[in-house]
Amino acid sequence: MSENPSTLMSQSRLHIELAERWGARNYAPLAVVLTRGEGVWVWDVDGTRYLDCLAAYSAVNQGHCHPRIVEALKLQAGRITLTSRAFHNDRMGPFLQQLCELMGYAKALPMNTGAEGVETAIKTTRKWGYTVKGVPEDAAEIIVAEGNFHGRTTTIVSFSTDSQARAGFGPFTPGFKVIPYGELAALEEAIGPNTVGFLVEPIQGEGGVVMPPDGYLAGAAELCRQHRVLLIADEVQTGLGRTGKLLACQWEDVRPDVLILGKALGGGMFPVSAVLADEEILGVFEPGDHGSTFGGNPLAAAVGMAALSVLVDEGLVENAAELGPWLMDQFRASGSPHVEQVRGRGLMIGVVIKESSGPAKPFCKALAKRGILAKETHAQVIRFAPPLVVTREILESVLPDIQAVLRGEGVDLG
Ligand code: IF1
Repeated sequence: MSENPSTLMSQSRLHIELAERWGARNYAPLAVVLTRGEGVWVWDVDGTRYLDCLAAYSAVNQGHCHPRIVEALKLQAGRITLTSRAFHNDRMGPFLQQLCELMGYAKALPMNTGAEGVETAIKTTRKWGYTVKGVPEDAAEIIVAEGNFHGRTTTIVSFSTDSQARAGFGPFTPGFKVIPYGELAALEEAIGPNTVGFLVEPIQGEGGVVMPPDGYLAGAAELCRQHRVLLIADEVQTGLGRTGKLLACQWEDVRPDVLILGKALGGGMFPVSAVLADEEILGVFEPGDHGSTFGGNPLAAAVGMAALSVLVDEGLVENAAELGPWLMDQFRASGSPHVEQVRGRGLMIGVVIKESSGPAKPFCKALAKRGILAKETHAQVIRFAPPLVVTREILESVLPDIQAVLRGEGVDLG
C-alpha cells in the first residue's frame, strides 16, 4: 500500500476513472472504492475503514468474507464448480434439503439472481394457473403492488410503477394488475376468475422501507386462500433474518404459497436464489420447462449450505430482532429536526428525512465522511441495513456520529 497521501488519493480516482471509462453508466455510485471487507467493516483503497450499513442491500447478512462461507467456497472451488443440470452433482440435493427443511417447504427450484427467482415464481404460478386451477390459456393474471421492486428484467419492469425502471424498455409483458400496497379492499376487488397469484414484498425495500398495516399479510393470505390465488412472497431482501424473523412473513404467521429467496442465500459471496413451494405448485414443471446454466451448481450449493448454517448457528435472526428496535429508538432519540419518521423491522430500517430538509443523499455523504456507508432509497429515506453480525458495541461506537449527522451536522442542506 503506497504511503504518499496524494498517491493514495489518486488510487480512488484511478479506479473511478477506469470504471467510468470502460463501464456503462447504469449506476452513479458514491465516490468510495472498496477493496476489502471483513464482517461489518469495509476498507477503501485509501485505507479508510467504513461500517457497512447497506450490506449490499441485504445480500451480506452474514458479514463480509465470513470465514465459514469462504472456507466452503474454497473447498468446493477445488473440487467441482459447474456441471450444468444435464448431470447430477453431489451438492445440490443436500443444499435443497437443508433449505426446504429450514423454510418448511416440500420443494425448491434453485436459480442465481433474485430476478431469476421472481421470473421463476411467475412462470410457476402461471403454469399452476393453467394446469391446476384451470384458467384459460394465456389469460392468467398476477396482481402486484404499487411501489414494488422485484428486479430489472423486462417482464419484471413491465409491472413496475417506477417510471425510470420502465422508460425506454417497452413493449411490456401483459398479465399483471397493479393495486395500492397495503390495502386489502383493493386486493379483494382486483381478484378475478383468472387471477393466479399475488406477488408482494412483506416490506417494500426499494419503495422506501415501506411497512404495510398490521394484519395486511395475514389478510392477503386469507383472501388468496378464499379465491384460490397463490400468495407469492418476494423475500429476496426481507428474508433470511433481515427483519428479525427468518422470513418477514412470519411476523404475521403467514406461510406464502410461493417463497422467493436470494441475496443472503449466497452469503454475500455468490449469486444464489431459489423458489420454494409445495408439490402441487412446483410439481407443474416438467423436464425442459425451465432452468439455467448455473442454477443449482455445486459451488452455489456449497456456499448456500454454509450461508444457511451461519445464519442459524450464529443466531443472526435473533440478533436482528434484538438490535433493530433498540437502534430505531436511538435514531428517534437523536433530537434531529430533520427526521420525519424512523420505520422498519429488525435491521431493515428507514430514516425518513423531511422534504423541508432536502433529500437524503447529502446525509449519506456526510455519514460516509464519518466512516459509515448508508444508501438513500428514493429521495427522502436513508436505509440502514448493516450485516446481521453487527454488535451493540459496534453500533454504540458509531451512534454519536449517526445522531450528529441526523441533526444535520456536516450535511450540505442545500
Ligand atoms: C440493483 C434496488 C434493493 C429485491 C427484491 C428482487 C430483487 C431485488 C425485493 C432482484 C434486488 C437490489 C437490486 C440492486 C439494488 C437492490 C435494490 F435498489 F434495486 F431496489 F435492494 F432495494 N426482489 N434488489 O430487492 O434481485 O436480481 O438484483 O439479485 O439493481 O442495483 P437481483
